[in-house]
Amino acid sequence: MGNCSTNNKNRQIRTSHTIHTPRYANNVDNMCFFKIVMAGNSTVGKTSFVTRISLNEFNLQTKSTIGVDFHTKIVKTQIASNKIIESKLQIWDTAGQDRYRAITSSYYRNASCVIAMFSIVDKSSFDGLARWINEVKTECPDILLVVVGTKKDLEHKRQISSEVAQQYAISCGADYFEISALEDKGCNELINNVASLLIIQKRISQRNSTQIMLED
Ligand SMILES: Nc1nc2c(ncn2[C@@H]2O[C@H](COP(=O)(O)OP(=O)(O)O)[C@@H](O)[C@H]2O)c(=O)[nH]1
Ligand SMILES: [Mg+2]
Repeated sequence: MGNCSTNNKNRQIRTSHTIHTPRYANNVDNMCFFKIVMAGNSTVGKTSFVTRISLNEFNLQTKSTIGVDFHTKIVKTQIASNKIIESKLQIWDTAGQDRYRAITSSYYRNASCVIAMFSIVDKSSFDGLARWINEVKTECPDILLVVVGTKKDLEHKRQISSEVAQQYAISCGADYFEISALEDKGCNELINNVASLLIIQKRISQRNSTQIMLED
């Protein structure tokens, strides 16, 4: 499926049209909307992260299926001294399908970013990343990919060093972050960084499409 691709010239031209439309319903200037999807083996802490950033809660006994498809988080990003962009992030959790590897293409459809998680205390979850990332590269080749090591509070049980994880992320063209949903460390930084990266990506693609219009 190619819905995640931003390469389509016609689509870019249509997008660029909205640049000149003040306070449009899907305003590209002051309000952005992005779909973000979670990926990674079962029990790495995807649901705990989503719960932490959306409800500021943590539960040691999270259930594998929560029956909720997505949570919404509003993030404000300052892009100049007098300009703040508000992003509405729709964050999709696997709702238990990660256990059976039953993620369908519709899960990735129209996503702007994939957050691929592993647990720093579980080497098999790190090895499992390759499979998730291959799936992402097939479904959405141009998507923003971020690799995240979870459960940073369990440093004494660490199996994967930050350096190894960082190198792997770089080899996938991704940024690398570490978080602890339990201690609420790095979670907001992660989501704020993702919002900033998505805004930058969007503004570059808008600038390119404006250029295409001018050149046409
Ligand atoms: N120590 C620690 N445990 C965590 C952390 N995040 C999640 N967990 C635990 O890991 C288990 C699986 O978490 P969950 O969010 O359900 O993983 P998911 O299957 O990837 O959604 C649960 O028992 C959580 O309480 C964390 O930051 N630190
Ligand atoms: Mg879960």
